[in-house]
Amino acid sequence: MIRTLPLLALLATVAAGGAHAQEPPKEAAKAAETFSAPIKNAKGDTIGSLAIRDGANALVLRVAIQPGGLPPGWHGLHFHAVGDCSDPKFMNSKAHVNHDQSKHGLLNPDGPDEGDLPNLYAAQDGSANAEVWSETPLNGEGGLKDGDGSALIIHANEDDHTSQPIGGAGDRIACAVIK
Ligand SMILES: [Cu+2]
Ligand SMILES: [Zn+2]
Repeated sequence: MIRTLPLLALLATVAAGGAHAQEPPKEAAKAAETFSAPIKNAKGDTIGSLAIRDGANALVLRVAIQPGGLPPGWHGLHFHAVGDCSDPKFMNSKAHVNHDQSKHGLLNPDGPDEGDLPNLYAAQDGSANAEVWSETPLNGEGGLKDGDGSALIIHANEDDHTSQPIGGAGDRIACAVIK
């Protein structure tokens, strides 16, 4: 809900300025911010890529994993709080992005936290392609590219979207630095 605040501030500004307020050029306001990074496994090998486009009201991310990159099946996918993939268990990336003490889980009545994303499905050959969206912004207040960055983490198991702290998703098996 953090990302609605700038919009409210903008509306307040426009209302205060009345008819004299200068509207920002539409093209500039709509330009999506982009970010891309390699996704690496525990050995430090690149197994795929992360591509983010962040628009005015939503962030859209694409995950592309090459054949052999992941064990087949469902895998939890989250934004973790620190942009550090340097240890093999990816614990340096800390817990989920969560600025307001929400509970974990897209299906949790007291959730979700800002790191929660749908599961990723890897095919029999270990490849995966997905496009998902999030309300968590790339830049600005509560953004992924804050002082210590963030990480996209892929887990060994699927996220049940309800239980604490990470939906039973298990080990962290792949990581991308967002900084
Ligand atoms: Cu996670
Ligand atoms: Zn979570």
